[in-house]
Amino acid sequence: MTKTVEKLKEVSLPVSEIIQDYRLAFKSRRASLIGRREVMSGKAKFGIFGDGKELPQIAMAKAFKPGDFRSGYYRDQTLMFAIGETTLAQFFAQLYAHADVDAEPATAGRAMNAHFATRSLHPDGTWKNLTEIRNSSVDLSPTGSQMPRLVGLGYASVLYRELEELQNLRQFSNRGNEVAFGTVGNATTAEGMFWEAINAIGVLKAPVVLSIWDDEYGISVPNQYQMVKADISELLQGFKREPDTREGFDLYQVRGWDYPALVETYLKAARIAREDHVPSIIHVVELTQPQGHSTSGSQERYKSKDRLQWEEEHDCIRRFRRWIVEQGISTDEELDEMEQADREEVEEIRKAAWDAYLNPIRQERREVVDLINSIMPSSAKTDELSEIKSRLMAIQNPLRRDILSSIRDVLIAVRNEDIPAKSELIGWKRESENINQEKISTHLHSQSEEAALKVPEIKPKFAENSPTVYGFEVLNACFDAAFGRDPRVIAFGEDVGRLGDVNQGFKGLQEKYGKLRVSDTGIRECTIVGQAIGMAMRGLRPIAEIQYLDYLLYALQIISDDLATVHWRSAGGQKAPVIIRTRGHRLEGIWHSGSLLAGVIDFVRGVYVLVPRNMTQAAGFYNTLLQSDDPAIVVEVLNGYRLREKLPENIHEFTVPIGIPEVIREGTDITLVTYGALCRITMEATNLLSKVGIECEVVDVRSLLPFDITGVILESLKKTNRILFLDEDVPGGTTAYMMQEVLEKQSGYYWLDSEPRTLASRPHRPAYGSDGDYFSKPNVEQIFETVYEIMNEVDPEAYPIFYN
Ligand SMILES: Cc1ncc(C[n+]2csc(CCOP(=O)(O)OP(=O)(O)O)c2C)c(N)n1
Repeated sequence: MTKTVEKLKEVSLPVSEIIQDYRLAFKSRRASLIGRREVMSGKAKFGIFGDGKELPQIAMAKAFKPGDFRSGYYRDQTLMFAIGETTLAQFFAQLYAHADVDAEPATAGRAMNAHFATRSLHPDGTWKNLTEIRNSSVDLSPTGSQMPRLVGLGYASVLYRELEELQNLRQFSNRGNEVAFGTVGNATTAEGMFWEAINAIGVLKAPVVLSIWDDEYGISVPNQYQMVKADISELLQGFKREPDTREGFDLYQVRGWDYPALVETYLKAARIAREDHVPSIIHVVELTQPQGHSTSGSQERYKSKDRLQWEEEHDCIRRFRRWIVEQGISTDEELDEMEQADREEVEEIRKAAWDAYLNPIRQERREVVDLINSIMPSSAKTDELSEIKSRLMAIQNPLRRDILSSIRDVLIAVRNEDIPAKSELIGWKRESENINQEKISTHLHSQSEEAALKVPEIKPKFAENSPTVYGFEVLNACFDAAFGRDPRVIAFGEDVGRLGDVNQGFKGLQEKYGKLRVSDTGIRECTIVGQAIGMAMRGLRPIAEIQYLDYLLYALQIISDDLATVHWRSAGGQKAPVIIRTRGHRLEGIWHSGSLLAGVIDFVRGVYVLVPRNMTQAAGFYNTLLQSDDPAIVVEVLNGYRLREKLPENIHEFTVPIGIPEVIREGTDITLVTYGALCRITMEATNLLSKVGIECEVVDVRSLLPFDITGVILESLKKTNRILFLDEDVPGGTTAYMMQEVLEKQSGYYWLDSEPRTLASRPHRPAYGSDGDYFSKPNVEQIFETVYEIMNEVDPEAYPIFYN
């Protein structure tokens, strides 16, 4: 079998490799067919498969080298098999939601099937050598969400090639020779972030090879409703690179069943991307979807008979087989024989994966039945217990929840009986709940030695002659030290480079550290964050700037769906320690004064949210975060850059701990809990309150996620027995969150002598002008009156109302 096929221009493939490719495509198709059957028979909940897309993925795999990265979606099973990073057994384990990282290393059963990932991290959370892995960033379901991080996965190669100071980070890159392979469905090109990402990749000249799998539909909706002229290739023409330039993309269109053309195209596109850092887009047309979109619907409802007929004729595996026979590479008889063997092999693997998934659950069921048996002799409820047992045993494919609800039924039945054997059942239940919670819920945050919560606190040091400088200069000094200390720190965003950001936190740093360390980006919040995610996944330490908190909304979806879940959904297999720097709370008008934090904290669990009250606090947070591998958002105070602060002597190393509030004024009558810009206004109000005999304790929360992990607020409440939560968010927003944290989680309700209160902004956005601000957000007078009212209720004689 050393014969080669010369039809391929760039490369001649040995016949054995072609046969191997055929067999892999065939096995992948079998996996799809069997997968669907498993869902239909109730063994798996949902199935989405890569049938019809096998051949281009086999071609792509030939160009995919160790160190390269994939950012793709749920159609890519054949690629994952072909690059050797997912086995058929793992594919089925994921279909069955096998919650075990050894059986299902992509997501440990957390993501639905066909959500692929490789493990970038050792079990202790430290990086593996990524240049030895054919890497796949962990998939996600929202269409198009693989695009933003593709920007950063590709751009990291530019940085690793161009920046001298990164050259010894050989664990992450071999001089930037890595290609980022993206895949996306045709219909998803209608998403905004597709275009934003393409534009950013082109501007950054990132070595990306993006494949568009075009089967002409997005579920049931054909291309004519997805894109102008129903042709993405035509729309992309403006991105096309002119010969001998480096501006733009190389564009290819290739038929999804044409093996030689596919192989040639992928090898060429990847070679150019790797060597010259010129990106390309490969529009793969004439693809099919033999089983329809997913297991939730049937394509006969929306595809015509003609279309279905066409799809059958153009099926890539069928065509590949015909080509192999025509080329004299193999015969129908030989291929039939191989197919038979491969069919059996896939089924055997499937069965082993099913047994591996189900047997431990069956074993647990047996244990519980034994425990019920040991209760029965001492119980008067034997009939009831027998029935519970038989019901549990009758379930063909039991789930753990079936076992736990049977235990609950047993415990209810025997609740009034004094049976010693009950305690064993209760013990079993508790242990099972713990084990399973662990299977499902670990790794929301880093569990490594670099976890943000483990960074030791180093207090700022001030000398008598420490200079008093503007807030932005504090940040300047902090970032200067960070860039000098760690070559992996890269900052970027709108106006970050030349201008040093609109508030000058990076002033002068581009000149000092160069255009790649501190750079300008286009106005593209979603892909600024995506860029950071991709870079962080490749070992860099991005500080991505979102100019104003109000515009974080543009990026919130990707922070929520991707960044916040990377570590959790990969069950600790991947991390993206991104720092998002932004500014908010109070300046002018509807879109530059926002404090939309309830929305943020709701959506980004998995990312820390820090709200420093001044720039020294912010600098301390940056110093903490840059030592940690947790992602975080830091919201600086918009009107703080021109306020003066003392510059700590140890600006380069002092840290502010995450999750620990600070008491910024001591008092005995009431605790005021706030953060950010409102700290200053609250302090002003407390000075007035002091004049009328009310001493407030003010707690600056500093960190919304995580929230007061040591109970600082509770300690204050124990002293004052009264509490007011105040901020600039909407009513029922972050104040409600803080209240729940303190009253419910910390059991603060127990210490209350007065009704707990909140004070927030008006429910609308802040109006323009100083009076607009005054009447939109909590002001000194309002804070004064709210606190005074609480004290009036306590002691009307001491605190009579004098202002109404
Ligand atoms: C943001 C978002 N909107 C809608 C969906 C539901 N959805 C899942 S797949 C899909 C169609 C995608 O079509 P296409 O991009 O052509 O990829 P294909 O599935 O055909 O490979 C839709 C609408 C989703 N997952 N995410």
